[in-house]
Amino acid sequence: MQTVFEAIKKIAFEIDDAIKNSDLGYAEKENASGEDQLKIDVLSDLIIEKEFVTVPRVSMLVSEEKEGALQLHSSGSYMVCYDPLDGSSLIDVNLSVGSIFGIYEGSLDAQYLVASAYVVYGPRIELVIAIKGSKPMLYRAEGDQFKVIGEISLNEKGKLNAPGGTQQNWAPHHKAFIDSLFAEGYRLRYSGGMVPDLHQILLKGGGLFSYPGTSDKPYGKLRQLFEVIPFAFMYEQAGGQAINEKGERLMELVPQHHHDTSPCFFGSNYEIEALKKAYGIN
Ligand code: P6P
Repeated sequence: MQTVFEAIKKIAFEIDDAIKNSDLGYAEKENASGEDQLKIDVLSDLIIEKEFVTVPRVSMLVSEEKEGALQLHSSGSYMVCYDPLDGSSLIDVNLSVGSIFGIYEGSLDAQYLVASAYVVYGPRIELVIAIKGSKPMLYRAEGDQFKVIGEISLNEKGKLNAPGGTQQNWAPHHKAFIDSLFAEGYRLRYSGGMVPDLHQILLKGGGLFSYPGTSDKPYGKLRQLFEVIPFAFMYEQAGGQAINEKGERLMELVPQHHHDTSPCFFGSNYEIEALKKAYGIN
């Protein structure tokens, strides 16, 4: 697995350089979810593909930017599902963005995820890696190396509230719940970039990130294989919870298609238990 993480570290520096120095215009095509692709999306995807081609342990790649899977090394045991540059449309307003990686072994069901990682391209490059049974570990780029900063743990209760989705399309019970957190004094922290928004809650001790099913997106917006499940793993390993609108663990998801989405709630225990109550989940 270490060779996979070493590849992700190289990818982080290459994509950070691309963000700072390449063309941010639109490519002439859409990704598999029907979203307009930026040239930087396509370039980031290529950077990742080229790096993992050099890792014999990687048998297959599934990218947000491509419809199908890419077979690599038949002798490999790890299937890597990734979002090469999540929130890339935020680059042109100079906000932080990220790359997300889910490392699966044997099957693409959530229970077969063995590790996850994400990179935040912000004022600094930061990398978080979680493996089964350990707390997520934070690394920070210093020069051309990543320095270990330390483990990440969520408090039982946090202070931050990151409510995703278009508010006018929220269900009434979701809106009442989100408003109740603000009435308790939670601080609004939402940039529209999943990676920095979830990273901030992890590093600031906790709170809630929610992207519910909405009237325009009843199955949510965030993709199971390379967004929802990797972060669900992170939040559970950090001592929090990650559930869907039925109160089911997102780590029990069984994606039917590579680009399936799911309503998702990630947070500290207090906030997730409060959400279950507001959603009538016992
Ligand atoms: P909304 C970015 O496009 C993204 O996929 C995630 O990074 C982010 O959490 C979400 O969409 C934001 O969606 O509908 O709240 O703008």
